[in-house]
Amino acid sequence: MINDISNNNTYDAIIVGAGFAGLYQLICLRDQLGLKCLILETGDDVGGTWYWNRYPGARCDTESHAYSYYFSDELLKEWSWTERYPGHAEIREYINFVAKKFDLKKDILFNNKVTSSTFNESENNWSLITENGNQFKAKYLISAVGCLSNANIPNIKGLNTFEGKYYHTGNWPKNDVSFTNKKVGQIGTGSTGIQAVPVIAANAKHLTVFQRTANYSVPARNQPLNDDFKEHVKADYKNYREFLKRTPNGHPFDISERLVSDVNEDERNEIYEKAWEKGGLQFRATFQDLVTNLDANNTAAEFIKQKIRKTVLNNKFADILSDIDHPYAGKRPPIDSHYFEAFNRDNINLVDLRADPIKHIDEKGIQTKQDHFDLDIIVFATGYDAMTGPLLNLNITGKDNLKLSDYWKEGPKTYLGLQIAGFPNLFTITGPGSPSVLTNMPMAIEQHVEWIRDCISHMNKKGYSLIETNNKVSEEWGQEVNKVANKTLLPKVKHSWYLGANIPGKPQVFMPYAGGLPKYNDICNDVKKNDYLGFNLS
Ligand code: NA7
Repeated sequence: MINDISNNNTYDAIIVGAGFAGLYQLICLRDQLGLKCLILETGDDVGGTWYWNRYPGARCDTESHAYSYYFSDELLKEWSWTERYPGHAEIREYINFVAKKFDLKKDILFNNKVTSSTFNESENNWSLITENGNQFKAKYLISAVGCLSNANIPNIKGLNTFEGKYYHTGNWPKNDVSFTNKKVGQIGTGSTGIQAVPVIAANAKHLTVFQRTANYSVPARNQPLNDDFKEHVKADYKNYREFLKRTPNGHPFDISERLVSDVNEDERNEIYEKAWEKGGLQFRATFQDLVTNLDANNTAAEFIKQKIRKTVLNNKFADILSDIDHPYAGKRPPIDSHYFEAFNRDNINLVDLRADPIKHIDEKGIQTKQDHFDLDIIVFATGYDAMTGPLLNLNITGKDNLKLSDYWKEGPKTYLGLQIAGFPNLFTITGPGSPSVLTNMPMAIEQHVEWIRDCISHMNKKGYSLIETNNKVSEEWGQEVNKVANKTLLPKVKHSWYLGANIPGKPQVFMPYAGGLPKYNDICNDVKKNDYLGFNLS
């Protein structure tokens, strides 16, 4: 056990988080730059998001051959995914495979949740303390904490009196939760809730779904991958790499250049029908203007609402599920495996919280305004304090005793989502203001991690010891993030976690950069070429 600061606890770089981002950052800094590095991780194994998200039906919504590291040819040749969309257990296997291949675990300290991070101005380094009292110092602090790792359980009166068990999907127990013979209530119908419903319903005695906002969903059409496809991916990985890096969202499909107004109604419906049959996030890519033009968007929205009405046989449920109040893909668009079909089971109920809100939870279950629901288990699929929550949890204090929570009181301010003014030598992988959650995450991660590697390498070569951005460029970048977002329908959606609107009291600022990964990459490369313009190196 490490308990005090000695030379052994002093590092060139400390990375917080052992998910996709943290592991690749360790490879880059330790193996490519030869730095002394350590990863601090809350969990007892690698995986990040996928360490915590083990809820029933948990599956990535990026196709497996794209949801991969692309930095290593060898790795691409060695690993084969088994399904079109990887399930949580297989993703953990993959991350463990990577950790083993690159011998990463020896530089990861598990069960060490960072509770305080303070910049020492006299020493130009960071001090870190973990929950169990361990202390560390590092020249560079690199957050790889993920965007969706701060589970949000809403503050519902009486939860502590509930005699059954309750779980948040983003904090799911490692040992299986049994639903056999249990009456289950699930709150939340975002991407997660939509994945969980069919699996829980198939295993529980009864499931009651509590829906606040109806949501679109397109079938994922998940299926096992055949050998031909696996071979094709291995043979073609160089083309995939090139493709994934040049497409705006880092997904393995093109976004059509055609506008909705370019085709007539029959053609349009045929296009939607084909995309519906193919399944997946490609549905959003059928027309170029789906996320920028409300009239165009309405055609996709109406198509999906019709599908819901056709699929769900109970008219009351069909009405509740198709009464959607926001544009399609205005929130993260879920993809599902038989979500709407699950509402045709005999053991499911759906409560429209808009008409009948939750009043409180009691020993026996959930009390709404009109009804009481006896439950053995409550599943909270209620999302996250996204993007800023995981960073604020590190309790970061920068120069002049500036607390990140104070600096971000009005919402996150960053330069490129990479650095924060007043917090020198702190890098934030996929931080607010970067493309992050609007892309296939491993692509966004690789771009950030490599930029940070190149920046630190440059500093080492030039003999710099400090890098810091400033308020002016951060304000300008914030304006750019807003400007780009406002060209889309995304900032107009109520309750969206992209805006922080799902967390009571959280300042509402559109957080991810919506201009696409290639454009963002160009901007970052220009900054690099121009001697790290917007950063002060000393
Ligand atoms: P989301 O997308 O934030 O969804 C959370 C769901 O929980 C959503 O339906 C919310 O309704 C609902 N919610 C949240 N708080 C409450 C309260 N207090 N009462 C009732 N219902 C509530 O989180 P997910 O985990 O589904 O998805 C997050 C991302 O993880 C996803 O996009 C993937 O990238 C992986 P609301 O819509 O706010 O009315």
